[in-house]
Amino acid sequence: MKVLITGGAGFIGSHVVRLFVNKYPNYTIVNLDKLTYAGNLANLKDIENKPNYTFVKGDIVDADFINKLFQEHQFNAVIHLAAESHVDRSITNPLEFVYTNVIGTVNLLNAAKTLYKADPSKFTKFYHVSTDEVYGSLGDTGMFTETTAYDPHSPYSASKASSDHFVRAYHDTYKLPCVISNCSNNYGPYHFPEKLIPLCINNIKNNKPLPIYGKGENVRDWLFVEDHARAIDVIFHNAALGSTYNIGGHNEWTNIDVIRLLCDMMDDKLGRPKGTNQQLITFVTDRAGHDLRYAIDSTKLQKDLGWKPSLQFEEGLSKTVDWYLQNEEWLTNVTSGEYANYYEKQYQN
Ligand code: NAD
Ligand code: TDX
Repeated sequence: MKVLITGGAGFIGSHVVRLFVNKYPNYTIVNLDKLTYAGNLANLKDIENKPNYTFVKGDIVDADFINKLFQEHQFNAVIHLAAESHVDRSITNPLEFVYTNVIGTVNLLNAAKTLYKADPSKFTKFYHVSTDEVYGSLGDTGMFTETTAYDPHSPYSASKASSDHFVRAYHDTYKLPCVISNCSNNYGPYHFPEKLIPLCINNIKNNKPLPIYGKGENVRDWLFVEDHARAIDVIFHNAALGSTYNIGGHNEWTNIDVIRLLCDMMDDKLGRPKGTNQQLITFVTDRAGHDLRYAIDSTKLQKDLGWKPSLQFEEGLSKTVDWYLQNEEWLTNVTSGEYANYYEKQYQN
């Protein structure tokens, strides 16, 4: 089994690559990644020399390159995670999200279709990793199920929704063997520090303001990234072709409560008097089109395939903070260069 994993040098992709390389020594795992600001081979140092692992640097937007890669490797399956993933960047530069998330996905579907048509017994699965943001925003009650109508609001979620539609269209039109999952907000090691939790961990460490959009009342459903990787493993191996699974933590928090918990936890870990870090909380202008609440109903995944989250939020958050405090060099490296310039522009004025 030769599996192409796209976006494997990013946050979630690196956990998926690690899990597959270690758990399935008889699979060949090819990690294709453009290494944008969000992709970092340091995320995979521990497995880079494993005999069943290969890295290829490349852009999914380049159709010729993708077609050649598929012909050369004759992949049996694809797990597609490569994407532009940050909502705020999508508001600044929507086209980048159309190129990578929509056109990049269609390029992969076309290359997979060619292999599938050549020999349907050899190309067995195109697994598209997507987000709960395609479902839009909830009010105070209710949860997203697999049948909730799509209602994306940000350029990011619109691009992911579009890619999901193309995957379903290729399944229905060309019989390409496809599976989709839509997951809630992940957190954990290797999370790029432009996203809420790692940004605030880094800022608390450096005594910098913690920018909370609006009143901090928006709700997210947080899942530890290794639990997402386990769900991807279970779905990849067991889901019926053409099916969709929602993945979530049943773990809803307002942003302000997450950050207060993080501040208190890091007071303890950094030996600061209780209440010190909460003084860094700064309410800033709200994100445009900011979705109020996400909550995932993952009953189908739990019932059909027996998956459930393994960690309580406090435990996962504590592990995450410890990882960031122990990996200063990683944090320094990824917050220099292009990211530092972006950060200056977004938050420092
Ligand atoms: P990330 O931004 O950390 O990583 C994305 C990876 O894709 C990076 O390694 C980057 O270099 C690579 N990439 C970007 N453009 C590329 C291109 N044109 N060609 C090849 N590689 C390219 O993202 P993430 O948070 O790990 O998310 C991974 C996937 O999971 C995405 O599809 C995202 O939509 C989805 N998702 C994320 C979350 C979350 O909470 N982070 C939740 C649900 C779903
Ligand atoms: O500085 C901040 N201040 C703030 O209040 C940032 C970066 C975020 N926020 C808020 C916005 C959201 O309500 O925190 C919440 C979480 O924000 P992000 O970390 O940017 O994540 P979100 O927009 O919810 O999207 C994430 O989850 C779904 C991922 O980035 C997506 O890739 C995934 O699909």
